[in-house]
Amino acid sequence: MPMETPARIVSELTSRGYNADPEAVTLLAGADEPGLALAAAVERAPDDALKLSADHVRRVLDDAGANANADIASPEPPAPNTSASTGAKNSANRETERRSADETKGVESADRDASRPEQFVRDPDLDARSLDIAGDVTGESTGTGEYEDFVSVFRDRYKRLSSQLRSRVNVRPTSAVRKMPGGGDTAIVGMISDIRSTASGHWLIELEDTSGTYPCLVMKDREFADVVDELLFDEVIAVEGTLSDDNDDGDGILFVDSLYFPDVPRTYEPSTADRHVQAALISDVHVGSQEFMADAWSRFADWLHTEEAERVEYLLLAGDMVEGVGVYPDQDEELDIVDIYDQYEQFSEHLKEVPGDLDIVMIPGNHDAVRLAEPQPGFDDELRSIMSAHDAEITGNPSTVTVEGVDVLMYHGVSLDEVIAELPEEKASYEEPHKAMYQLLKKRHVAPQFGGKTRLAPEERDYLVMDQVPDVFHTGHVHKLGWGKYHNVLAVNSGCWQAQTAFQKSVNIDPDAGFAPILDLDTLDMTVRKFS
Ligand code: D5M
Ligand code: FE
Ligand code: ZN
Repeated sequence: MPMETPARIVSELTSRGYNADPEAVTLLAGADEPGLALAAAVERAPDDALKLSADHVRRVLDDAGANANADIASPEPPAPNTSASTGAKNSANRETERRSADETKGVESADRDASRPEQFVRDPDLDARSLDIAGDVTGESTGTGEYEDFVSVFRDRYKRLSSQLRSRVNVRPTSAVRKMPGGGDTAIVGMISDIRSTASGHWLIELEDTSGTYPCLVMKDREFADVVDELLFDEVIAVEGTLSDDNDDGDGILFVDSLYFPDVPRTYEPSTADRHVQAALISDVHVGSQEFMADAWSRFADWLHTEEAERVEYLLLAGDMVEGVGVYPDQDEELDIVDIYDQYEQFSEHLKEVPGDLDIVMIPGNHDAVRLAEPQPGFDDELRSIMSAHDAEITGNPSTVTVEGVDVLMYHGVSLDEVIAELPEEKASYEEPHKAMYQLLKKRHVAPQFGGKTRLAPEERDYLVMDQVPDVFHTGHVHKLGWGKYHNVLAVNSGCWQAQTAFQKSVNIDPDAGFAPILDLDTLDMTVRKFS
């Protein structure tokens, strides 16, 4: 085994079932015979060790120097992470300081977290697991950036969302509606191309289908008039109503009596897992930012090794693994790691802290090093090789991940900013991000409005349409924790691992940092654990 690089040592330790302590890895890499040193360190590790501590490696190396055959006294089990941040600016330093401080505490340390069962060894039923991915653009992107591709993606959106509505409403094409006599009843399904209020306070909605557009009027005194507040440009809806008397002279309108969204049926029955098993739904780790909360992350990772977390067998990460570079103006002033690859290397080190037996799925977000326009493909080969720890499954944003029968739609969530900006506070807000998610479920599209905060990639197919109703909808991005059920679908926005940034402070965003929502896949109940 060539053992010259720390990465190889980490991968060898991982393959032997150990989490890699960065300091222990550095010591092994610096040994005269790294391969032999690693073999000795592993052989002499206690049976219940989860991680080879730096002290353990030091003893193995010292002993090899003094007397290669001497027995080593039983080394201590891995140290818990209970110390607070040292306040150091550099997270890599902070990490090292934290670890070495812990390691010198020894087994009997007074402030050891008494609740952590040191001897616990996870023993998951790997055969019972199943994980499938659908709706991933990775490797399938056809867009060339030409105008025609934008036409295709909207045509596909219209086709798929209108077919969901056609089964419920008996619609006619707008070209046929134009030729109908005035006064009759009809229905239209179209994409919203314009919404404006009239001089008398009514609402004029322009609906576009493949044969043209047609103006539809919602009178302000209709009981459903406040639904107009929920409408976004480019979403697909159906309306039913009565044509104006002058319809056949060419400038008629439809007086709307009912308005339909593709929506989730009220009676939707989500699927559940056949056994008691859990998934941690997280996002927005932002490694590389000065505000990344390394201590909270380590507490979370340590907790995953405990008996209490024995049933957590899946870890779903909905984007913003790293802070990235050049994402927002002045972002560089708050970077702890300035090189994007170094950020992913460091993220990978943090990922190694979680148990190696977890099944992990990761999608990118707007801070990650993939194209910004959605759908975003999964990471390229270079980044995949940096993040190869624990064999995480890497897929596009969005993707549907079916975990033991439960369809989890993972989407980073950039469109939530748009929905929150456009809709009234009670329908979507940063304080209740799950309500903004309900709107996306209702529209059966993860990013309905084009041209604002959300960038769309021109593709032949609209990957952002929800053909199937998910059982769980998991997003992040807005850095606020919130969850709830919409027509029995669980919507979870998962908070973040980054403390408040200068920008967030300036606009009064108070992030929910250091929380891990834990989902019971057999009941779809949620509990939230706090690690900050
Ligand atoms: O963004 C986290 C949240 O904060 C999300 O709601 C966008 C908002 N945000 C953060 N920084 C900025 C800047 N500089 N401009 C506009 N909006 C911002 P995330 O992208 O996940 O860090
Ligand atoms: Fe984020
Ligand atoms: Zn984001």
